Amino acid sequence: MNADLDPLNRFSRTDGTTTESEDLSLCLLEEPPTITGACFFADGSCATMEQADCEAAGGQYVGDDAPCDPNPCTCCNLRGDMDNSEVRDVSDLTYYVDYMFGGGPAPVCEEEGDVDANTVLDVSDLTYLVDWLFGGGPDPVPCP
Ligand SMILES: [Ca+2]
Ligand SMILES: [Ca+2]
Repeated sequence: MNADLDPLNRFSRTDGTTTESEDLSLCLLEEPPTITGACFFADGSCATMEQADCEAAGGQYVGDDAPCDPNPCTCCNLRGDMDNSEVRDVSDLTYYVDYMFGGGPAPVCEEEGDVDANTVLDVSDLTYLVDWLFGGGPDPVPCP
């Protein structure tokens, strides 16, 4: 084929050396790349899919190439870990007491402060934590 007549070859140099024209024609023939990301659903599940598919399925698209794990939508790792130290101990209790009654800072991750997972931070989370720490009560509810 005469390069001068090839519409895809308009970047050809007149000296006949290879140019980016070949790459260009390849691009025009290829499907656009599929971009996927983490898609979260109201039930807490996550799937990696295209944004349009995610939205069509009623999910919340986090972003291109966003991973499902770790979950970027939640900081929750360990409910009851008020100070986000990765362990639950009496210091979390004092942290929460200080928050509830002493004007102290809120739990670092609000979901982790919600020990009983009822979506409210209140004194019931405190009693749950006390019961777990000292009374042989049930474990804090696992994070979603
Ligand atoms: Ca802690
Ligand atoms: Ca709660």
